[in-house]
Amino acid sequence: MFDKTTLLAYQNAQKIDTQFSDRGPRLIERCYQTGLPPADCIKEPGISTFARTQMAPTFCCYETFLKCDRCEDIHDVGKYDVAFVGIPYDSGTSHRSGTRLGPEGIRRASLGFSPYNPDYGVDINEKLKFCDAGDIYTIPANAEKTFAQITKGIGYIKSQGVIPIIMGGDHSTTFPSLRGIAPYIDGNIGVIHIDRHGDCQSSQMDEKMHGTEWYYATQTIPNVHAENLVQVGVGGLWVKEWSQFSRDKGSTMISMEDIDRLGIEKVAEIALETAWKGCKAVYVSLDIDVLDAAFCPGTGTPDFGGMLPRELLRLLRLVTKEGICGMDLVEVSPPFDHSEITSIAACRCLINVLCNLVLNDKVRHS
Ligand SMILES: [Mn+2]
Repeated sequence: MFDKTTLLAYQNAQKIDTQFSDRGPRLIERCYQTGLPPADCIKEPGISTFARTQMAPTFCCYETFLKCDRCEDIHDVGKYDVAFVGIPYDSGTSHRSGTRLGPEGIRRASLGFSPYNPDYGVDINEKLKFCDAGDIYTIPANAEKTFAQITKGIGYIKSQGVIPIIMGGDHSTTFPSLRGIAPYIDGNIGVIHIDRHGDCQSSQMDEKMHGTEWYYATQTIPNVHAENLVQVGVGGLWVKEWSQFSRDKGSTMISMEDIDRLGIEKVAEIALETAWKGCKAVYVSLDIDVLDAAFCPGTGTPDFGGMLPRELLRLLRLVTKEGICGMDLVEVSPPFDHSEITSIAACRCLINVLCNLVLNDKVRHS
């Protein structure tokens, strides 16, 4: 009979207690010190709010946006005006996934960009203190735990007086991001949502997925209301419940056809008026799939007939000039991207918005 004790794997397994010494506990302690302890619902040792050290999941990324400072100890984030943060999570996608690699793709593409933009006359390296806070430690198998982590992490950044610039991740992450920001705004928050899709049904595959975030944002966050939600660029793959939501709850949808009829300047004016009405701050949520599929192959639900790149850049310039309390750019899916087309689009949008905030002196006025 075969003696399994002759196997190397068996023999090594007998030594396992002594091999790990105290390195594991020290790493775990460092995770909590630099990345905060996790949300209350998470019990496994070594999971921090922000992914840190070798304990970080494999899909988390250590590069930084535009080669900026990495804020390794999150307690230092208050030294900056703006913090980039990644949310590598795609379990909320209903079609094709891959956005858990979005933060990594965007950061990598950003290495080919410069901090100066002649259209704004602003060099953000000179005029803006910004850092990359790294990635939220997400839990791919559990939306509620992931959302709790996101709310804690984004809430912490906001609590330090810093504008979070969030790199998704699929669009389901917007609800917990906004939930994290909301307690730190002394009044209502308006939302400018730029997307081919409405994303406001109450349930998708019996869960909170990337077609549901505006339902939960407006129906469960006390200072976020549908009347101040304006959705620009809609008209792609559609579910009727999104139109019903708009009709019944009072949000504003502006389709691509409406944009053609009114022009981007007028649309931006309507968006600002709607979002800011009675509000203290405005949040911008940009789903990269608002671009025509020709310009964003690397996304979960591409569609035909969306915005042209310069329309989107013009819109962003106009709607962020009054300031933002936070922003996310979601649904970049590098596995479906070609030549980094989609990640490059994301970088240009984000850099332009930062230049615009500096130009309009809105960095600390969120
Ligand atoms: Mn979308």
